[in-house]
Amino acid sequence: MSVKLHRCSNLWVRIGGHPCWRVQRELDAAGVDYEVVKGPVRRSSRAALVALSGQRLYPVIEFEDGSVYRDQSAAMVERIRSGKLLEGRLASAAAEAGSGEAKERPAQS
Ligand SMILES: N[C@@H](CCC(=O)N[C@@H](CS)C(=O)NCC(=O)O)C(=O)O
Repeated sequence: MSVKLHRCSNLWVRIGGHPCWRVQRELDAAGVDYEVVKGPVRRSSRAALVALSGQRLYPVIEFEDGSVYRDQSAAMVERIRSGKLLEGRLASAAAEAGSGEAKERPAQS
């Protein structure tokens, strides 16, 4: 299952305190399949982000079912690290596919 990482366009900033980078780095470390969607730098140009997530800050994770996840980046890192990012979504994806196999599978295994 793939997700979209909506993030700022400062892709070159790779320092620990940078919210978008720390979340992207954690997705990499967890082996989560994701696509980067770069957003505009200026807050005033973030209508699409507001429509998607109801707020103006990055990063935001969009799941395949269209739902979104946004929290403080430190909390996002923790959720990814704990393997719970996709929790609930593997089971529903399996149910849709008619197999049910993923229900007992830990997220991101
Ligand atoms: N405390 C927030 C900060 C999020 C944040 O500042 N994100 C940056 C992008 S890395 C942003 O959207 N900055 C632009 C702005 O503040 O308008 C977090 O850790 O998630």
